[in-house]
Amino acid sequence: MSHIVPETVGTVKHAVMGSKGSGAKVAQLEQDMVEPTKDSRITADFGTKQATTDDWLKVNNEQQTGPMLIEDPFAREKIHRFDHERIPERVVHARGTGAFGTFRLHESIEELTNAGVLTDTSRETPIFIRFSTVLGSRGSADTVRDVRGFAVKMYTEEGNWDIVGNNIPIFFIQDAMKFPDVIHAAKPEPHNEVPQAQSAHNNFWDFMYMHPEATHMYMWAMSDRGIPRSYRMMQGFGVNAFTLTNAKGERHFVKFTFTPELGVHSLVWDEALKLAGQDPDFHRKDLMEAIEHGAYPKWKFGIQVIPESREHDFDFDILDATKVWPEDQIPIRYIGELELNRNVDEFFTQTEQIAFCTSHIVPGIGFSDDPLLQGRNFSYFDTQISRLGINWEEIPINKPVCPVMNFNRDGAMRHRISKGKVNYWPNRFEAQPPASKAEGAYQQYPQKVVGIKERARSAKFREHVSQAQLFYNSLSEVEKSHVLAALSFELDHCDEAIVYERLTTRLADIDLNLARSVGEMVGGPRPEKAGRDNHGRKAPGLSQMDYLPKTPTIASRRIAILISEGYDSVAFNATYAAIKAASALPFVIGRRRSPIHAEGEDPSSGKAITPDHHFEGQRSTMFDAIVIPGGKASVASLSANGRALHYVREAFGHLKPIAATGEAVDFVNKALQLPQVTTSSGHEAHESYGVVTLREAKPEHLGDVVTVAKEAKGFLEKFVYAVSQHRCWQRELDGLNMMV
Ligand code: HDE
Repeated sequence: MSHIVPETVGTVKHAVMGSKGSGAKVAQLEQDMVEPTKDSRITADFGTKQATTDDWLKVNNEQQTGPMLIEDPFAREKIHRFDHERIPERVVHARGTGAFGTFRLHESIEELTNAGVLTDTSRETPIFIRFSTVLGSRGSADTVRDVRGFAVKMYTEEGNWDIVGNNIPIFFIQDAMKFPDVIHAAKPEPHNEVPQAQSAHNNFWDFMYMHPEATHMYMWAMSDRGIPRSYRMMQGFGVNAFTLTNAKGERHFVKFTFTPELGVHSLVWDEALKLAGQDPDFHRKDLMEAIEHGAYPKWKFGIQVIPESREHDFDFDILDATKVWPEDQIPIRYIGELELNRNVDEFFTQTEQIAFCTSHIVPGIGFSDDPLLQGRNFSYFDTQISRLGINWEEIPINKPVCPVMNFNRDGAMRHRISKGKVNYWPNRFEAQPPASKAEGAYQQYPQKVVGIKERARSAKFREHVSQAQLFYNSLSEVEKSHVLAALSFELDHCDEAIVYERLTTRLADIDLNLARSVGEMVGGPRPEKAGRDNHGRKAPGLSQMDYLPKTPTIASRRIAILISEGYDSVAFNATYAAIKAASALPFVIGRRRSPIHAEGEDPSSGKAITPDHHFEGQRSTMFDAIVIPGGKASVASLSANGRALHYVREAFGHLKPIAATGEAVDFVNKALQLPQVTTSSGHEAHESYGVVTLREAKPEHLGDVVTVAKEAKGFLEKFVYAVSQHRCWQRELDGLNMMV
């Protein structure tokens, strides 16, 4: 199993895997693609072929030490181009990665909208999704605690439709005018530019206290949603309320949701912290790797719909972006599916230059009066101008797949050449008139608006605690303990007492026990009574536990198999095959990345296995589960290796399933020092803690995967099931996760 191999210069080939779903957009992009080959030759930007790219033209003297000449156009061009390679990074969401894919509609919603993309079930709409963190710079680590961006561009036949969402369904603030403040407060502090990509600092928590409207959102950010296991295992939410208008001109409010096929899963905090150093590109590589291996990530596309007539029927304002639309009141209707199936060809020209705008809508879809959305509609277009220039929509990745025709003209870096004698409408040639309704023109919904021009927020907008309680109440015990740990970590990083003391007191509005525990951990007050009574209500869909796939799957999970010289090849082969058969990714980890022989294998047979990595190169944090096959010599060597021992203990501490056979059972028992359990068939097992063992891994027991003996089959099934459950939370509940 080879890992992602960087393309080598000189033999550049398409890094793109899979041709599916590329559709009209990729065909369009291909017109702009060039690919170095053995037959192509290096030229200057003005086309002239170059004899060398290495030596600057100079005055050569006898000692060959003469001065270089500024005359050299090739050297100058090369340096100039390099000097100007950087463009401003995104002011937020600078760190991200993306991929191409397809949107398929399963069910038309023509009773709600006349949007082609939401009514024509025969279409395959090309999409690009960019995932991101919010706070960090372009080069920051992937696994930090943060909100994740989930920005979808649909290249529809009627124009680009962008859903610029996050993995959390709400936001910190209610009014767009506060955005610069919340981002300034969350980004590195101004006096010392510390910390990078972290919310654990005075200014962030000062802002959170000063803005009670942020209460609900920071509870989500402190939950496991803030440290996803993978971009492929998180939900996406449009957050803002949009509208759908049907052919009859009727309007409904709508929220958009994406729910991952693989379930919603997170890292554990210690693992996230370590990964930030051990593999800062963890999420980026995870997405590329899955697509390369054909494990295309999929999300169900859902809508929550409220008719205009019911706008004021709820105890929260449906246009307040700090509130969810609880699913028990407004159920999600799943109508389609998104799939990512093609990696980018070049990061800069695609992932970096893609530009999203909430204001990009197509006929049948419209805005609401959500004050956050209204501000976003202004901001996104504006920010692209400083990032990419006024003609940013002509950049290949941003171009719609439908015709673009108008009288917008000129500006820096204009690409399109518009022919004809006129550049205005109406004109004497009647050239390029606006479209009629029948021709698909965007129809403005005739919304009646009456009011006083003033700066104000409604009473419902001023209630900030009820849904924070709803969220916290709906979490499992494990998730609640993670919120406590996260708040304790974050406030411990605040060194100004006023910050952690006030915030601790505020927590008593949500849950008294939480406030008291955090207070104790961070040296803040331990409030005596709740700031607000907890209403005790819960809602479905808020806990990640609600999203475990109904059919257990381990597809695309990374599984490490630890071996050393003299490993048991029968156990190894059976487990390896079982992992592959379940569409997961096995990685062989050895003491060194040099050939290893199985027990009884003739070293001259040429049959040795070369591990994919060694213990130091890829730590346990990079895998979802580990397997240790038996083999006397192999296990003896692993037992004598501190890193191997740490591997097992760390994986256990991070709640990951562990499988061991034969002699490796004792090794695991010794490493973990768990109580022994004897099953009816005499085998030791720790299934209750996601540790699956099979002592007698004899050939007659393991055979091949299909005709495997009963115990062995049970062993593999149990292991696969444990991996499908993501983590063994019971270990944490029983306090056994401390061995990291
Ligand atoms: Fe953004 N946001 N945002 N945001 N946002 C940007 O646009 C902004 C908000 C989100 O992968 C910027 O192209 C304002 C909510 C994503 O390219 C900028 C407000 C949500 C991305 C901007 C918000 C988001 C951005 C910076 C408050 C979730 C990355 C670069 C009113 C629904 C898109 C850029 C990508 C990026 C403004 C709040 C999601 C400055 C003013 C709420 C996923 O325009």
